[in-house]
Amino acid sequence: MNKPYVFITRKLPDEAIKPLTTLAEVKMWPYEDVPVTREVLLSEAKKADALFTMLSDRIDREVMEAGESLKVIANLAVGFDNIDVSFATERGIAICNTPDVLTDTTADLTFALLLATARRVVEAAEFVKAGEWKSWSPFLLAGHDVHHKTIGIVGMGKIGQAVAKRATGFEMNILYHNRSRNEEAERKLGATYCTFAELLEKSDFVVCLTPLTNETRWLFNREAFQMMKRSAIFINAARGAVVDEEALYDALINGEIAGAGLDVFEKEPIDRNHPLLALNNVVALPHIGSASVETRVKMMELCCRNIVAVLKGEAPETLVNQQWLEKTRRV
Ligand code: 8YV
Repeated sequence: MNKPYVFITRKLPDEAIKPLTTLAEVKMWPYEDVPVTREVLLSEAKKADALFTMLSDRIDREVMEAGESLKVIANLAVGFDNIDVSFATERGIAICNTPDVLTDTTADLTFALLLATARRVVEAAEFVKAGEWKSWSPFLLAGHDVHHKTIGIVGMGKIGQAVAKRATGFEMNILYHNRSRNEEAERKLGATYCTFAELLEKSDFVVCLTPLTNETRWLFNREAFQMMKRSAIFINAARGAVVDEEALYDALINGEIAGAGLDVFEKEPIDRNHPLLALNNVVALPHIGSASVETRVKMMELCCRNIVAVLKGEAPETLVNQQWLEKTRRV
């Protein structure tokens, strides 16, 4: 019998995908830093039993219709807004993501971004390297305190909770807004549930960690920024499209908020001439929330295990579309 065929849309280390190569014929797009072309994605999907995809790949109807023998798509991310999940469920394709393994790493980066923005770490480091440090002055690159301030977390999922946990170390007052109350976060972390409006009005740091859905697209609009304190710092480590970037830019230049730390953008990679990048009170990162070597390897290994499970007729560890399991009756 022929081995199943797996296509991986980026070049990944051979070691990390070893579990796949014993079971399947594996082909990888040859570049680590260039996204797979649409043409190649479609022609590979035609032959594939499994696709191992990245957040930058648009996995829509066309791809899935091309993939007549496609059984599983494993996305190297906890988010799956790049995939038409309901169509996958209709077609009987399992969609898998990488939750849990990236929670702490993403929370670390979110907190690093918050600290960097509040304490002007990037500006200060550039200042020293540019040879501009000529003398001491009392307010030289003075930022704002983080400890004992109020953090408002929008999206109290696993990453939100991990950020809240870090905030307790800084003795912060923790507010959160979520689709539903998170009693564990309230009990264990002392977090207080607020409406979205209340959170915006009361927080010194507004931290966006909500997934991108039809409901959260442009959740942070002009009105939302106007409700924040003028001293507030906005942090986004979720998805760029949760924010109206033009409204954010206006809020920053009009002094409606004090700064922003952004790991994600509506269009990635962001254009170097994007107006947000010209602002001193913006810290911009290239979507590196989960990018530690240890975590990226764990994410890759989890994707491999999920693909192997489905190809063997077993249930994957981290399935997005639970209906797939019911449909295929694999338990
Ligand atoms: C991506 C992320 O995996 O997991 C997510 O949803 O946003 C990241 O961890 C990563 O940046 C690849 O694009």
